[in-house]
Amino acid sequence: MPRTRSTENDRSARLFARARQAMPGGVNSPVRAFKAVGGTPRFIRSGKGAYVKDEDGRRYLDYVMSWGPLIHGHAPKGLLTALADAARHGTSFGAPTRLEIEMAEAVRARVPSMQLVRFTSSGTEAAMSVLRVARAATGRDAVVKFAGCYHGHADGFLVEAGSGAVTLGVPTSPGIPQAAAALTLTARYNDLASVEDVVRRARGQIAAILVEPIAGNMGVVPPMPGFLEGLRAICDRTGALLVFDEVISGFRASAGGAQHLLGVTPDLTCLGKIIGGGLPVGAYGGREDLMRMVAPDGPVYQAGTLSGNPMAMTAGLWALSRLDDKLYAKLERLGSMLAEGLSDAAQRADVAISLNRVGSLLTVFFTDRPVMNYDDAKLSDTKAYGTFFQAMLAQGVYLPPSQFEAWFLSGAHTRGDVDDTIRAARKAFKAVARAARG
Ligand code: KE4
Repeated sequence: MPRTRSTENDRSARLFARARQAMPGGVNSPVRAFKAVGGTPRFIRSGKGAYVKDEDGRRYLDYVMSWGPLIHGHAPKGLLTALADAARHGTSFGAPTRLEIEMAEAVRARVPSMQLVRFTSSGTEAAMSVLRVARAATGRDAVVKFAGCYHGHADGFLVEAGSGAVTLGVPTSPGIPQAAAALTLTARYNDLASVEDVVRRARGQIAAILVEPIAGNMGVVPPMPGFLEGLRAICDRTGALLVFDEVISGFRASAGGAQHLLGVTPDLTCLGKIIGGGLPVGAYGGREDLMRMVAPDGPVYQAGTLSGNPMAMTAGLWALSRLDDKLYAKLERLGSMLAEGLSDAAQRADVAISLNRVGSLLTVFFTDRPVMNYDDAKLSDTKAYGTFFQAMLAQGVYLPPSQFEAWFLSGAHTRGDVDDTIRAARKAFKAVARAARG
């Protein structure tokens, strides 16, 4: 693993100063600004396989992978060729294309609960649209979400939200109308009693229970046995719809997402990230009787200039067509190796961590107790995470710049990359231990 030179007064620092003159925080998504881990964000010039290069040509082994979309790694040759071919025919028409049919059929084949599919340009759009369908179908307004889960930045979701919202300490954002926030009821992840309590108090008003079936935005928190099944039963009993936000877990946890892996079928699902192969794509879908309510079949309006555009569909089709058992077996093998090595490295440095992993998704929490919900996650030592992050970055390993995010492996990562990561982690955990001693 190449040691990297000091990162101050370099091109990224100069670019960051310039970026802040033109954009809020100098970024187009808050978590990228390194506010939670300190230092200057690396301005990335290129990516290839499991690696990215910053503007100074420094190479990093990447565990952000664009926050999940790049399950096949950066810039796979076949994808670039497919996109170049597609671009020659034009980039967007605002008219139906054959590619959208093929993509909808590819999604349905892998996620059978999505009997009808609508494409959007982001996960946020997919999540907000799917809730509009749930509210229209039930005639109810309230939605249950879970503290620490993140479903994008639509008004109703930024109530005790995870991801960048909790990273920046604003889990409930200003600017959200009280009326919108009041319709979002929060329960505790992995705690069915808390859901029963919310449902009892809001009897008959709940349109949907919206959940990340594998939580990724408070850091990775897997569902405890029976949790998702319990949500399914509560929905069946109360007439609320069960909505899985599989923007992270879709095609990540398995080729059929978390619902296939865990054997619980939602009424509606939203997708993102992997489905776009690195281009902007979100999707929502589910039971035909529900999705036929979406315009122009039905009265529920939702639209998008670039929804289903041929470039994004080309990238999505390329990515989905290469999801196979061999890939998931490799991701599981590397994920398990990485988790084992990180735990061993932390133990050798006498640093208390709690590590959660599902396949190629993992989070190292700097806490000595299990993390099964948002309250547990918030007990993590985010200062220690910042020390760890910087020590890994200095050794050429690029981790999510937040304690409350997931590490993502890809098919481009190798056993050698995992070995290098573990070697770097041994030094990084020692840096955490030294900092703790003061
Ligand atoms: P986008 O609008 O960012 O495409 O998707 C929103 C979204 C919805 N649902 C889940 C479960 C998600 O994880 C996300 C977005 N994830 C974050 C990372 N945890 C995106 C990174 C960022 O905000 O910059």
